[in-house]
Amino acid sequence: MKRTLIVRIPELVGEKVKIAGWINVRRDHGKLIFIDLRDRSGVIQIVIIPDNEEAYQRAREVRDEYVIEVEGLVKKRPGGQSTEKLETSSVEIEVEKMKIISRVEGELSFEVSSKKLDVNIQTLLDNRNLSLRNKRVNDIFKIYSQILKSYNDVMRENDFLEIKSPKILSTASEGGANFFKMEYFQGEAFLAQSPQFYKQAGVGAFERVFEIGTVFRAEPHFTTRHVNEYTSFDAEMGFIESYADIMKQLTQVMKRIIRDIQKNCASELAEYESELFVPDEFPKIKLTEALEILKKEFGKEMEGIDIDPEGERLIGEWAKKTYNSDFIFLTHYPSSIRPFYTMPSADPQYTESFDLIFKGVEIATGGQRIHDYNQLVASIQSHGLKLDDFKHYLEIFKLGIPPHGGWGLGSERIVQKVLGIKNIKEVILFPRDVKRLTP
Ligand code: AMO
Repeated sequence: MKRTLIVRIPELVGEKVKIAGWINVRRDHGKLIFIDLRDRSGVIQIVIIPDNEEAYQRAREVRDEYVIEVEGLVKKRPGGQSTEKLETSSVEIEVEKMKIISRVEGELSFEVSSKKLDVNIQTLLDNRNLSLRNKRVNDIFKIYSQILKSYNDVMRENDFLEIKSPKILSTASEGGANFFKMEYFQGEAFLAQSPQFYKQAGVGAFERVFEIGTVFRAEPHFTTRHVNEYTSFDAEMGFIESYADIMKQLTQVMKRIIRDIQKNCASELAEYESELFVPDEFPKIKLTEALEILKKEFGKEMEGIDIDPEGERLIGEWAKKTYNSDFIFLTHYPSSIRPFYTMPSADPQYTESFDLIFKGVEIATGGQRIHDYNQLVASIQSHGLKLDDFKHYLEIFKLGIPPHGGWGLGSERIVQKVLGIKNIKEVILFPRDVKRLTP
């Protein structure tokens, strides 16, 4: 007999079926044994009666997370026995045969079937192979999978070519100090902080490119929104008129991602009580205006010329209150805090760049790039960098390159904010931080 997925069982009343999966929970009621069995499609109650001696002996042996295979009859459910409401609760399976496929060694650190795991983040991540099996945790990755697909779909529909760029580099692409240096045969190399140089090269060859790729940041701090390895959604497009074209394209992308998860992941969103406010156009203000708003509306004075995480949170609140929007663009960041490749504005103190804030957290950075060779050389020098380190990058701009720009979008931060999850590490399968290289 072929295995049937649990989700299909309610249509098969009166038929014999074979199902297989993990034991969510076993309940013994008098002489009867009830098991909630889980596969990738759902959970169903199965019943084992003592008359069926062989199956009954096996059922008495099994514990949570054992993998079993059963054959039995699908029956309308008398109701009442299950502690939890299951989607398949109209039916149950009366077991005729049971096979134990895989056992659990030792004790489990927590009960996987709990509706909400009541464990701290350390335990959650130390026991990742187990915590990922919890329905609520599992849901996060269903949403993430949809986001990966939506980004890919919407970029292709807009004529962007998907690329994969190298992650072992000769130079740190974003500058700063947060890069990992590694031994590379006789010399040294850097792990890519972003695909910046290669997506710009992509414009020269293909006009429009996008990448979904792993990037590495040597962030020495523990925050709720930084990890040392993350998946960046990048894009770069040629023949733009200004950075506004980039914001327009990114707005379309975000609207599409949110629409797709609302359409295809409604039950997961409901589980997290996610509420999303997505206007047709996202509000846009200059960073300097944002700093003014922080002062006027919240009595918050920023020390420097940049906004801090608390400031972003408050601007997020302000955007919600003022525009009923979870999104807001902050534009024209000062040149001194933007990388050397960023296009300066008419007033060269500022840049043609932006951050996108979603529910009070920066999820993307983008803007127009310098495409003139001589201007780029001057910018590298004025940022105190060595021309020699950028020899190969500079080649791109000797070969004819149109005005262009793009963005880097932190994919994990999208999921984190959509579901209102406190720590970014909870939305990453096996996260990496300063102290965590395992599991
Ligand atoms: P930036 O360095 O701002 O820009 O990064 C872009 C986006 O990546 C996400 N992000 C992170 N997510 C998790 N952990 C981290 N440590 C982390 N660091 C950054 C954020 C951020 O907005 N090359 C430019 C982009 C461009 O201009 O195209 C860049 O990398 O969501």
